[in-house]
Amino acid sequence: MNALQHIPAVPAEFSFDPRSIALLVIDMQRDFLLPGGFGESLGNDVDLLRTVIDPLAALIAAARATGIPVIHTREGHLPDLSDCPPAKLLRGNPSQRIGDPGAFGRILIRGEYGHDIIDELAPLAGEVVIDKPGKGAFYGTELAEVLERDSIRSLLVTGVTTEVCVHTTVREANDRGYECLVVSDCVGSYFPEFQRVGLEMIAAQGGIFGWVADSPAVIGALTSSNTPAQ
Ligand code: C5J
Repeated sequence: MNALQHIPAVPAEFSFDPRSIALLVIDMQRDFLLPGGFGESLGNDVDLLRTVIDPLAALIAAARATGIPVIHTREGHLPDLSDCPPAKLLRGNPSQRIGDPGAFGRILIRGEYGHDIIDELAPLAGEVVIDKPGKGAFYGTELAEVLERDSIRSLLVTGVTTEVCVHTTVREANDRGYECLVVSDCVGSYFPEFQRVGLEMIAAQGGIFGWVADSPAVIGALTSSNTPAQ
């Protein structure tokens, strides 16, 4: 009953087995998305990221309803910053750095209010939450083991930011043999130009890193699949 499902996408149709696909939700954290938080303190317009929330909530709901695993990630560091390379900590000249006190606790520190996922997209009990010290979700994490355990081969990739943690993760996944579809209205950037070009880069050259489709196309395919709710 679990035949391959197909999603209209660029550069070509994306085919997946509903038994071996997961939804990856990258870094939808308060520090990046809340007005007054770390992202805004860097001079960014968080409204550009917040456009992602509603379509992503609908996609997460569709994944849950069809029994597709939802895996969340959070970028952040241990309170003593021992997992934060100096090159990351000291780069640039921000008004606030990782580990500094911010509006929502110490910035990007595990356990702080701002480090956690926004209320609208809060993980359900039992969903995997990957804490990652880097931009990519594979580096320094258990993600590869989680995907192997659940026989996942395809990833629907969402979250923020398109050109940083989404791109890095898609590239890592691509090199590990996963087929990635990036959901265009469920990824966001503080920079409209990076959003546009970032998506184009994924699907360029015949899909050099993967596929791109919007959430209505993905939800349509998920809800027409026969995957039993788990
Ligand atoms: C950044 C991320 N932009 N999640 N993190 O530093 O993309």
